[in-house]
Amino acid sequence: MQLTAPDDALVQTAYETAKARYAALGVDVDQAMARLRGIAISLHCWQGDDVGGFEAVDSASGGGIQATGNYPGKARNADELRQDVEMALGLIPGKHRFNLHAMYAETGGKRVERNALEPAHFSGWIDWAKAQGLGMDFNPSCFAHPMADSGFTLSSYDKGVRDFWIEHCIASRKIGAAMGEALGSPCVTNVWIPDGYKDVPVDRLTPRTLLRESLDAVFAEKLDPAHNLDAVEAKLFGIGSESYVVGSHEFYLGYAIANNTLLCLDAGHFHPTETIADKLSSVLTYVDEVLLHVSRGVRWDSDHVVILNDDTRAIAEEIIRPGFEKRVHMGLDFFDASINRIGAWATGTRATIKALLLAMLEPTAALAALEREGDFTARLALLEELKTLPFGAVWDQYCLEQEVPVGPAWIQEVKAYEAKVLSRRG
Ligand code: RNT
Ligand code: ZN
Repeated sequence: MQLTAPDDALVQTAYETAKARYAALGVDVDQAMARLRGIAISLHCWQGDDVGGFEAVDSASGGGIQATGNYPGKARNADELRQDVEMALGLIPGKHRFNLHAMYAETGGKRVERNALEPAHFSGWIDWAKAQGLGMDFNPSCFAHPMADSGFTLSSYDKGVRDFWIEHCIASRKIGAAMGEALGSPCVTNVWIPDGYKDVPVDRLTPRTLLRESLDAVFAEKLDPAHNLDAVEAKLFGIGSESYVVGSHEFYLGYAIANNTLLCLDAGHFHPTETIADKLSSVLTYVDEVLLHVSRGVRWDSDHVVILNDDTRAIAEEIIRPGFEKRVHMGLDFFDASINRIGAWATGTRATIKALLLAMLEPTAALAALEREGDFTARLALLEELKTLPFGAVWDQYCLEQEVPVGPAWIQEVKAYEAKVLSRRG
């Protein structure tokens, strides 16, 4: 088997044929590709080192999230991580963003407490993002830290613990604003905390009251939305918080509506058969903007690499059909340490972009007209017929035009990088 790209001429011929097939259904393929070019996906830093971070302390991922696997070659410092991200970006069509966690600060070997972090500790990342033409997003890291060992952070009964994490979140918002200002594109700063109980709690209310108070303190200072946008991320359960999570969906949905923040929906944070696609039209009726963590849970919130499955496609459809792409910030959230990490980024991001393109190639207006007329036979039948249209030819052409590898050729590039760079890491 040869993992090489097909001839350009072959790609183009197939594309012309595909274009005609879509045109027959009233779909303008060139317009779809132009629309796709306008969508930036935020690549998460933490796939590159299994959510480890580069602080001068030993920090396992902890906090109810866990990367499994020990594939060799993970990034050991910020320079290696940046090099790996650049490699991954070269395999992904389009202009995207980069999503950083606070525990990836560059402190020059000095121990800087998380509540004392400043924009200066991220200047290396900001300069790099500017040079790469990337916008940035940010996250306070409220886990994998001695102050999170109790399993509680912003909702801890210990005021000292709460204050520490409030200070960290405030510091993170300022860092996010500095990123947004420097890069000329608002940074989404997303607060996720692990707080919860392994076993059945008696008092479900007080931690939520404390969390609300802490969040109010975190968000008290208004920041320019041109620089920073705040998001809050809910979760149903985690490892060690199976019975109760303080920041549940209802909690944060209410918080976001009442306080005008973004709501973050993570695909792995609900009941195993519950999908986030159907939530978009509901929550966007009440909140202005949403942050997505596109992920793939397998039986639980396992953060598997995103693939082009029905769930990912449904999310894309619910963004594209109503034209929500300016109100939905798309970020990725998966971490697989059992495969090549650059391969993981490329697979997950390419799959997400494929899902968006597929949604854009749908004759949505025609389908909606059938629906309104009550012609559910034609609606169902047409949706099925669309599945076997030559979508792959359009995707290949998009990759060709964006000057990234077509077809499986990128796998070869990852292997070459592994041999040349990753295998030399101790
Ligand atoms: C954890 C949340 C959170 C993290 C990242 C690292 O369950 O999904 O978004 O995965 O912040
Ligand atoms: Zn998430």
